[in-house]
Amino acid sequence: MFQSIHSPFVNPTPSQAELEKWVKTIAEHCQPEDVKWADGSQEEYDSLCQQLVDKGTFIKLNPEKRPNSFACFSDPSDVARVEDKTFICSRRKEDAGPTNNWMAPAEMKTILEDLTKGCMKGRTMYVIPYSMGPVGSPLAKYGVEITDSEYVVINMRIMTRIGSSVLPYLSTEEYVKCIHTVGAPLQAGQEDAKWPCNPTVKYISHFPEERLIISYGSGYGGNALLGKKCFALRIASAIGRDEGWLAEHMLILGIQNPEGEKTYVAAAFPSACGKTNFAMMIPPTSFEGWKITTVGDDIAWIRKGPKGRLYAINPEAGYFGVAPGTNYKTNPNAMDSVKANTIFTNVGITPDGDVWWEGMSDTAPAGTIDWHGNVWDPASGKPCAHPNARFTAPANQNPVLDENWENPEGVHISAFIFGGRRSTTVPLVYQSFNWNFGVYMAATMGSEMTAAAFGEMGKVRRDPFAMLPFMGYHMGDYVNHWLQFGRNLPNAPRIFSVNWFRKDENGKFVWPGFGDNIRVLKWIIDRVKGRAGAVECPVGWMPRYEDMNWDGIDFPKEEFTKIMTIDRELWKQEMLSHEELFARLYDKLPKEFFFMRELILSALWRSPEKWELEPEVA
Ligand code: O2Y
Ligand code: MN
Repeated sequence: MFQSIHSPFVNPTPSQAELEKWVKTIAEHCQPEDVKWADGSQEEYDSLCQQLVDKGTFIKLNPEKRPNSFACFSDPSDVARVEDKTFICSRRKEDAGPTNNWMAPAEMKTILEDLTKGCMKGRTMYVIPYSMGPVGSPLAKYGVEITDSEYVVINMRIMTRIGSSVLPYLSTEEYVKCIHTVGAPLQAGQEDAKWPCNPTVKYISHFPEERLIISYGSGYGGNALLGKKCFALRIASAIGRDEGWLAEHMLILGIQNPEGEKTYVAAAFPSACGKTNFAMMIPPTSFEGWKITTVGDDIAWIRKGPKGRLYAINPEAGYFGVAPGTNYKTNPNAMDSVKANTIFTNVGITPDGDVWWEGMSDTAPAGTIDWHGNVWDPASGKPCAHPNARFTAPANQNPVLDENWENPEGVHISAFIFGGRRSTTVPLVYQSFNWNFGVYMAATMGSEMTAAAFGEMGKVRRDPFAMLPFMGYHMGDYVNHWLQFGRNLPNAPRIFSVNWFRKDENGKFVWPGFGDNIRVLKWIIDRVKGRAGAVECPVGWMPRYEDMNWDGIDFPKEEFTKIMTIDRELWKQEMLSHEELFARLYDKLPKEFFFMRELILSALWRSPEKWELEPEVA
């Protein structure tokens, strides 16, 4: 039975008293040994890390290599988000829509009430007050996460702003109630698992009308750090619909040219398409004087602000980035961000107490321990680090962190960029004709599935706005919300599509990507400022070869043509394949979409078999 509730409120206001009451109710139901309110201090963080070291969950890394950093291995059953166990429990099924798993709130609560009775036995229950966005910002929102996992408290301290500074806002502002349990109660005398979780039963459930999240059975990432995907995207998207703003799966970056002109853009890519790399990109040396700075790498909250412009904040305070593939070539700034004060989950551990993962370097030092805790045999055919291994690092360790990243008013967004992983069909870059065409393009965005995502490898999955796994309500209502949002917006951002992943006839990527993506970004910025050329193609506006900057790279016009050509047959198929998504959203599909599809299809019928930027004259 829990011993005490160390409430931080001395003279609680009515809403703080209500919060205390809620905490007490949850404690009585979950029956932890103790209840602790997280204050967010360094001492608290250090002591929780030490507790996990003592328990064998955390391995302290060599302080000479990675100061104040720890590694841990999760249970093999608990390594990623669980889309099939993620539910939107709106009162009406049609409010969750066809792209979400739905369960009636009462039904889900019955299941969870049963599962969570005594679920925290033998554990401490932590109460984490937290802010998504700079504390006190008019764009910030607040939450309280109850959890029985020290790992969650530690990671939430990196990923959000937690503790005492948030408490005053819990009496004046609405907050999202979040309950998380690993779902592994301890019997008296039973030794705890190093990674407690429920290997067979998991529920990640959202109650948008109640602004409530209940997560059962997983201790990993997006399932357990409830500020991230659960609040900042699923619940926040529903709040945004009600309040007239947008919660998006978007990075935010600043781009400064040599003249000192600074522009901010927000970009949506499906999971595992390189958002963190793009947000921290280093321009090639030929782009002297250009600078990319990071506001956020995963989530953007966007509102209308002065002069009919859009302003965005990054609601997070850290990065929960994929480790495999990250190295000093692909993302030097991420590598520098994880030099210290970082938690690594499911990476390899080298004999000298550092970390290693696939792609960090060519070979792992002999004797490296893999994510199962065994000495790794490179010949085994199995990876050393789990493909979804992660680092949790504070944003303020990013060498290219934007000076406005915590600006409470947000940053002015000049362009939206949408991009999937497409080996054919979609050109390197094009601009949508207008806001509505941009919404159509984003809503029908597709991406080829990689091993990390659900489904058949290589098959195109429609992922509207890269929000498919993160929508808190009906996808059709969301698309309408975007259309409505763009009406009467005098200074609407321009909307662009990009595709870094187009392959040639030999299956080789044509575009070099990484730092060279700034060439695309420069064209986008120049279009926004009205100083770059473009030609009209059936789907939008495209740069000609001469509209892009090719300083310092040998990228011949023929290569450019390869990744810019609109193949009429492939595009017709592409447009027709939108039908599948349309059928799913049928009763909520905006009428404009039918007209836009007709317009694009008729432009395609009229276009040559291969629409090229400079077709040969017969
Ligand atoms: O696998 C998880 O639990 C994390 S998923 C994630 C983490 C950081 C940023 N983005 C994602 C994603 O799936 O989009
Ligand atoms: Mn993401």
